[in-house]
Amino acid sequence: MAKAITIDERRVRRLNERDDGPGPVIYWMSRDQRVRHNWALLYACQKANRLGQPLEVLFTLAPAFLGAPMRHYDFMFRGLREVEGNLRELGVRLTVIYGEPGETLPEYAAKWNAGALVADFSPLKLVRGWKQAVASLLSCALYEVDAHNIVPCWLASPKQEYAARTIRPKLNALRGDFLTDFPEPELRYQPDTLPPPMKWDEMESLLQTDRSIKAVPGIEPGEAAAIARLRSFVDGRLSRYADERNDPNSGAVSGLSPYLHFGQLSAQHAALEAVRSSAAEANREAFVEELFIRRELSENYCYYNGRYDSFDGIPEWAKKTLMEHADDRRDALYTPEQFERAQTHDPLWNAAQTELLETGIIHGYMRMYWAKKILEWSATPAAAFDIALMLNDRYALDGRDPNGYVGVAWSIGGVHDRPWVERQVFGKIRYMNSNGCKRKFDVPRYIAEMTGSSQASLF
Ligand code: FO1
Repeated sequence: MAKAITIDERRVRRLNERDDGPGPVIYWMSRDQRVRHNWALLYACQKANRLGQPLEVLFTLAPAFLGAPMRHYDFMFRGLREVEGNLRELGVRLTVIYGEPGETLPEYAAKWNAGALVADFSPLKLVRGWKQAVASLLSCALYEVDAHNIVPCWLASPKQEYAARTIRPKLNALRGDFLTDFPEPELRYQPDTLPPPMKWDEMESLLQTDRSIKAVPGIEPGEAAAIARLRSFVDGRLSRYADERNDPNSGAVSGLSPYLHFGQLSAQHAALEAVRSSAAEANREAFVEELFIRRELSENYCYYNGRYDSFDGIPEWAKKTLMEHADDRRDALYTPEQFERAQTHDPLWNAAQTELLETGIIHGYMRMYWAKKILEWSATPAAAFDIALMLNDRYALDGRDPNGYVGVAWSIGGVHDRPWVERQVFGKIRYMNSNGCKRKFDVPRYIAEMTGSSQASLF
């Protein structure tokens, strides 16, 4: 018998006051779309074993998740097909139901007389709304498990943090308790037979999504590809990470963000692999700083600031300084369509936008330059904020994620940053320009890589 599953109870919280009942346990999978290294699945296994009940997994397919185009649903569906296969090996069925979870889930749980329902954690308003709707309508207990963060978001801090320097000591104080290995899922009461697999093509045809934004070629979705990508990063590029992570030509970045966004990879597992690698301490800690401190700071921002997706959510000092400069003359002004089509006067900015359009990933350092130039060349700061978010969510495979919301809010709204020397348009928001990029990396090479040599020569 495999050793019993032990889970730190601080990772779990109840979302209603009902008790467990005599029926199957359902893991309502949403954020963490993977079988391995998944605390929500592990908790649901533990609950099922303790209740003497079978476990099943449910995914509620929203018709249009925050406007996600086909590029994202394609990545997600291919990952879910793999999850279905991995669950079948545990004797667990995956059911996908279509429609708004607030309506479909209570009905499904009642129909199958669910004994308990376990959800994973997301700080996003839409998903929190789903859970609030479901919690009161369910006739069984509803639990929420933070399977996305190393330190549970609600435990790390009771409030919105100002910057990495304020949350870092709180996260590090709990790192020893939570940056741990995972037990393996094991189940004792599964049925002998499973229903046939889901009809995925039918599901995909139901989607009301923008099919013109197609899947990104060359990136393989799913748990196995995520682990392979992590392995190649830790064995290779991690050893150059500290020095080269801000150089978009170096390829030193992990490229893990789409897998982390869809939960096809556990950040905790990735951090453990990095910490245990043979790379130099500076590289290991630089990666953990991004993956643990910065990422969980973003979760904190979205969890405690309901206006994380709007200009209104930024700090008062930033709003004030930007509004004082709202009437400054802009050197250039572009419409959302001109930005979307990479039609500005700046070859470097166009290269970053082209990278986003074609690869669905924009390099972390370039995303800052890219967003700050949208601020500089938009009619108002609020318009810039919305344009940057719209483009990021439409094209970035890790769009609609706390990291993306905070990336834009940091670049344009000074979130988690501080006031700098005041200047035109930016006010006291940190300024970046192409000279700064030229000091960091080979700009003509990046432009040539992204847009062909055409525009590189202009630089
Ligand atoms: N989560 C769901 O539970 N159901 C969906 O249909 C769904 C679609 C979806 C599309 C694009 C995307 O970027 C995320 C999507 N997610 C969906 C949510 C995702 O897995 C995370 O839970 C959220 O991004 C919250 O962080």
